[in-house]
Amino acid sequence: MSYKKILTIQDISCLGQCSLTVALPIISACGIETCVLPSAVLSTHTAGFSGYTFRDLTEDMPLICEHWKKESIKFDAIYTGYLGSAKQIAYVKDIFASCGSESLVKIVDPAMADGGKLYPGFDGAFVKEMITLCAECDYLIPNMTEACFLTGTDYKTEYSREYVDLLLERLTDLGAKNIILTGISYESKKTGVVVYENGKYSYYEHELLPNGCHGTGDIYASSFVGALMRGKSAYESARIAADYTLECIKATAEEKDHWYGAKFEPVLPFLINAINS
Ligand code: PXL
Repeated sequence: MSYKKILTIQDISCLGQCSLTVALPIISACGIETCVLPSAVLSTHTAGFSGYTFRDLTEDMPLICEHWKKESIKFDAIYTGYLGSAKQIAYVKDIFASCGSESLVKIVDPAMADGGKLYPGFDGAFVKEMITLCAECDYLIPNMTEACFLTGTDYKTEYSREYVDLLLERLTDLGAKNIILTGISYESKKTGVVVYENGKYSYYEHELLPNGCHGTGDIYASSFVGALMRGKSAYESARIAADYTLECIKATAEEKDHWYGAKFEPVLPFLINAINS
């Protein structure tokens, strides 16, 4: 097994089972050295809590990048998630340009929206910057809402293959090379993920569980990245990530005290087995 080093750039939500507190354990469990650059530190995530703290780390980014440049630090992959400001996107591009190995893989989860709405704190200016980051990435992992914001397409909850094809075409026009579009449901009780690799469409359909969980987008993207960096194809990685995310949702009983995230930790052996088989 070749040992890879990856950098992930996203926030620390101190409590919330999302972003870095999900990406670091999941990608590490996949057998990959996982370096982190926190975009912001929040006391909790922003979905369902009120009064959370938010420490913006935008101004640390260029300093960290300069230090890494001096130390000639290079990553095999860089995976970005929830960013703390529109300004960070230019800094992320600098990090792409200066801290990548020759075969750098750039993975962007444009974590900014769900359920037809932008998350609190995001606006049109952020979306505009995010569009420019999509142009640089090798793998773009949007959900349906993010795909709509990125392409200026009306958000729909019921749609046909033609609508999904239009989204894929528009995302490709932005410059995204490969697209992993999550939460695509063509029939009730089923959902799935579309993998659009160099213009080739494939679809992995699976059951739609009645209880969704917060943070599953980050679990999905992190396990996709882990599988991809362990040499699985994009389709295999998308399938492994979907199966693992489903297991995490199943493991999260409907407990009043645990409404804010998915219990992904006890199911890590499932992911590791899938990657090793
Ligand atoms: O899971 C995406 C995410 C990451 N980080 C923070 C969030 C959210 C979604 O709401 O609030 C801080």
